[in-house]
Amino acid sequence: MKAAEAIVKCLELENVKMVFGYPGVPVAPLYEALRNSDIEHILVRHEQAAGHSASGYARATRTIGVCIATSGPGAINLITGIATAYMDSIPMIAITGQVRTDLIGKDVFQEADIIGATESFTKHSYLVKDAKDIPRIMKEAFYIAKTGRPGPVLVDIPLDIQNTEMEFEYPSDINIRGYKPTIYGHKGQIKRALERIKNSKKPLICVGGGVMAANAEKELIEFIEKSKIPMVHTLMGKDGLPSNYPYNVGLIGSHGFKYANKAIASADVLILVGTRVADRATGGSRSFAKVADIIHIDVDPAEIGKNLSAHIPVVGDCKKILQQLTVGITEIDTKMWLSQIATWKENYAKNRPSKEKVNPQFALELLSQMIEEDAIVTADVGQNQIWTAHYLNLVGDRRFLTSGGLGTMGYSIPASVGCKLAFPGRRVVAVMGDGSFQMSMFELGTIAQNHLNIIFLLFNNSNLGMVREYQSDVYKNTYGVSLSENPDFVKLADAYGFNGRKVNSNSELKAAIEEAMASNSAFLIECIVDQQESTL
Ligand SMILES: Cc1ncc(C[n+]2csc(CCOP(=O)(O)OP(=O)(O)O)c2C)c(N)n1
Repeated sequence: MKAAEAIVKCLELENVKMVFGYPGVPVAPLYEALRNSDIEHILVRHEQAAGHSASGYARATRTIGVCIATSGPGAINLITGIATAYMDSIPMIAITGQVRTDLIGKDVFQEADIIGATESFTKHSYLVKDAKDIPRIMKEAFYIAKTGRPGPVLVDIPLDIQNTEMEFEYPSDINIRGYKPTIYGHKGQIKRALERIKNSKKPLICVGGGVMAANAEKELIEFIEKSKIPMVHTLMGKDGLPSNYPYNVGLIGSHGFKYANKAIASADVLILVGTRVADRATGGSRSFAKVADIIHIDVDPAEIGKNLSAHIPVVGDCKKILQQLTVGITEIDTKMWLSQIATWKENYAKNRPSKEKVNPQFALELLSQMIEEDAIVTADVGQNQIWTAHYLNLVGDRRFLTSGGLGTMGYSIPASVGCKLAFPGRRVVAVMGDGSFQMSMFELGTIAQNHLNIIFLLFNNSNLGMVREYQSDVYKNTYGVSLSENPDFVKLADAYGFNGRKVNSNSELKAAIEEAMASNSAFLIECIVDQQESTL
């Protein structure tokens, strides 16, 4: 078969059902091979969205997302999607076309060194130089993307290689020298961790996105139920655990809840699970968890000690390590500690005053009450992200996806596309600001073409709100953040055949959400928000 067909065959053998891409001549043989496959190709409107949609698909399904771009500008447009996935440890295969092998390095039409350009934010990358390597490379690429700490793997395939005839045999096993992720925690470290936890008075667990990446929510709950230790979470750690779970104290960090940060500051043992505790989680503070002994559980040894020194490092798969810890743990007397946290929570948890126009807290709490318990909500970046992280109530199987690590504006719409295509029967809501909407609004075309009835909850404050808030706080002034000449968003939705409502006050919101939920097509709810609205 042709090498291009071999690539598609590998995708089929890896159980890929859907790919997100944008073609060009340097991937034409691959597209021709895809045409003859059952794998569905979703034509996005910009390669960046192919990356985000594949990422949303991967997160929603807990499988690997696949995206495709042509050489040069196409591959370069994909970079933001790859980097966003890398920072959030999302398993992804990015396939790019490359110019002919004999032309590489000659600055020919549409040539770009995509491997060099993405080196620091791919988990691994391959430039295919010989067609016969394709089965091994694809097998390795999938293995590397999903094992250990998940992440994006790039496969760059020159046009002439795609057209080469080859024998196809898919390897049955895999052996990559130097790549052997640790799975089980070292027994001695587990013992040390258990001893320290058992002697603690104020233990606290900090949950990061790694818990979801390891499918370890059940194991986390089992550990908590047995030990009675409360937990806080990072932005990436919000997804997967119910907001109302009695031991869930809430979001920490620079945009976290004060009581959750207070719990971190007072804990005597802090168990970090699948989190790198970067600046957003620590608030950039050197005094973060100053009085606590740190037990750091992570599959990636490079994360341990990077942002915070660990007293007891435990390297391995969070799922397995939580199981190991649960076997040895006994109930800790945390009654006083829990009641202390509850008091902080009561004192801090004040409802934000309702303002004129739409109050984001009110909107997100109402949305939480109205949408189904298995809805998937994506949030963009900015104030809308923080509001969603604070006020979206996760109950049942409800999911929350956002760009936590890179903070990439324009994420929520294409990510919601990936989620809706993965689960057509589930409600999908994309939350965004007026700035972030305009960074990905071209994807309305993909949504229209695939008849996806996604709900857009757009908080329109006529500003790049998050930056405005920062400038107001720091400079007591604002500059370069006004979006005063915004388009008519509802008309824009209409141009794509969607319905929409402009909502000027809290009282109009319920009817708009009801209408959106009943809609057969995508529906835009444009909430007019006070320009001075803040995340505090
Ligand atoms: C691609 C990209 N460019 C710039 C930024 C910097 N940035 C972070 S939040 C923000 C404002 C977002 O505005 P909007 O989408 O309207 O959301 P709001 O903050 O008003 O909710 C900007 C510009 C970013 N995170 N990503």
